Amino acid sequence: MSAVETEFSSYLDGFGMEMADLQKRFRTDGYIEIPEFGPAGLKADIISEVYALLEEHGQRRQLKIASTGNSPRYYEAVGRNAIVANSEAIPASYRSPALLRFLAELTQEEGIVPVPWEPEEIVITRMTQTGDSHGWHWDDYSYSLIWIVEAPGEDEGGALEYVRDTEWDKQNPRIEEYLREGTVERRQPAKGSVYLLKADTAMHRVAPLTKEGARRVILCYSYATLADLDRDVTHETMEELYPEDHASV
Ligand SMILES: O=C(O)CCC(=O)C(=O)O
Ligand SMILES: [Fe+2]
Repeated sequence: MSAVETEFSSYLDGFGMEMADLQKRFRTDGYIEIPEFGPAGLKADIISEVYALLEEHGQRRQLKIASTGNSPRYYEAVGRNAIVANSEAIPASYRSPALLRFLAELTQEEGIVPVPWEPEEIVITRMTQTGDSHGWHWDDYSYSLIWIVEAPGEDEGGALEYVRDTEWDKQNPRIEEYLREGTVERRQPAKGSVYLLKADTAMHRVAPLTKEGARRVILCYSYATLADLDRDVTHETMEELYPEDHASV
């Protein structure tokens, strides 16, 4: 077993007693935040890799995405290929069998696997400017696990907002309609936590930062279910956001 796997699996085994409670909360909300997530050594390595990758490979995105109703993507990002080529703890933890088992148990899915489309596996984003936002969208695959590396203050914007049980019609995303008719849940996951979201059926966004000096840094791991592997999935959003990672697929 690799060093990452040994550390991560013994850490995740520690959730045994709590698992029933985690499952229930996730089932009820389609979202769960787990505070102070991750074993200390691995966590420190992941965080230092995130900052090194942002410094070396971060590129500003400043665009609107047609298939999500022209919602904005305003932030710096590092795409999957730069991450995998230049870090170790991040890709190893993404593929950790212990983490995949933990997520399958938490979601009560038969299996959770890395997404079958490499450019969507892992991304890093950093928001530093007033107005920075990851606009309304759905993800192509079922689950997102987000590591909150830095979080803005309660009154600085940057909350995660989502509307559950919504369907992404890529030709006609009807975001305004869902916002009028649905219930917008609002969460502020804390620095050091991870959150898990049912990201293909919850329309979600990171609301704009509203204060000078506010910052938000995340590492996003995307996962598929076994059923996702049998679906035809298109990837317009990520092709627009990370063209360099799609050129080689
Ligand atoms: O930054 C976040 O918390 C959400 C990121 C997200 O929704 C995504 O990368 O698809
Ligand atoms: Fe998302």
